[in-house]
Amino acid sequence: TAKKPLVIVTRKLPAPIEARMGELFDVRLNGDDHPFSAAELAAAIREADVLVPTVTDRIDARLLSQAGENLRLIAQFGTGVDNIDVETARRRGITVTNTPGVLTEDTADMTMGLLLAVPRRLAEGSRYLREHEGQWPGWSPTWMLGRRLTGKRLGIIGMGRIGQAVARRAKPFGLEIHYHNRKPANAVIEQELEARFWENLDDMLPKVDIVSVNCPLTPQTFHLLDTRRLKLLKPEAYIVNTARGEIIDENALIRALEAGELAGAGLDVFEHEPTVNPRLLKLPNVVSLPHMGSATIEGRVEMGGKVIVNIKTFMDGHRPPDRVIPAIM
Ligand code: 8YV
Repeated sequence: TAKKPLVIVTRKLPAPIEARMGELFDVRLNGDDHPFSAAELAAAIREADVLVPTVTDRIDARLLSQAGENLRLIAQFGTGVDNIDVETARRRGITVTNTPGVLTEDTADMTMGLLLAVPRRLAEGSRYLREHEGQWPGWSPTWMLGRRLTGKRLGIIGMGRIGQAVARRAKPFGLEIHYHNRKPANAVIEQELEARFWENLDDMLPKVDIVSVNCPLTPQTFHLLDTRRLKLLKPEAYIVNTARGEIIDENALIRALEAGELAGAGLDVFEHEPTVNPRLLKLPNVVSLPHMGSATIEGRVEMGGKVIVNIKTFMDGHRPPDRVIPAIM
């Protein structure tokens, strides 16, 4: 029988996934789940036939220049591939795959969670009870008032799988769906959701009450919401981000929130993860989560399943189902 490929996995994965990988491949696992150092990543890229990184492993041109002859596939455990220089990988003959589809619904659920939590002050209320144990004087007609969702306008940036799943959930909450995307979504989706397409983001921003960021991070979307665009939003507007922190200029966002130029934000992602700007954590109208958007047991197992299928298909000499093609990113 042929020699099994050496598959190096940079993080600990769900047990059934690691077990199955062990049967199929000569797999090197990350037992204690420590994030790989730059040196460990460089060593892995020199040795592996297949590398299984996650979004926090930076696989740039410099690292790729150290890749061994045998490295043929980077099978990312994750959907966003902004951490990988896919074009350089392609030029070096390395295929890149990801895990789309299986975390769409979970990420959309988390987006809805933030969409409800921020205007209705869920985290603030919960924090209040915790910090005032036994001291709550009772509710009052004018206390802890938030903003109603029904009748408001949601502006989705990025109408891909996750953006559409957010729209499908938001509609029955009485939100009017607006979106900005490189191109209009197909007619069926527009009709089903009664969604309005805005070709120019600058035109949409002043019109919406809540912005949900659901696009990938690319050179084109880096700091898409910068100082100028944040100023286009109404002061009563909220921002929810379950995509990538770098899509928003975080300093500009903090400044706007501190100045009362925005009503609040729900953030699952940050510009300099895992560092979270302490000023954000001080703002009562910000709900911050530690990158939990796709963190479900089911989702993680399905992501692992996709990684395995991608590796196996590739090793069998076929085109893996989730190949990332640089040009269409
Ligand atoms: C995970 C993500 O944290 O898939 C993505 O793009 O951001 C998250 O779901 C990631 O997949 C782990 O690599």
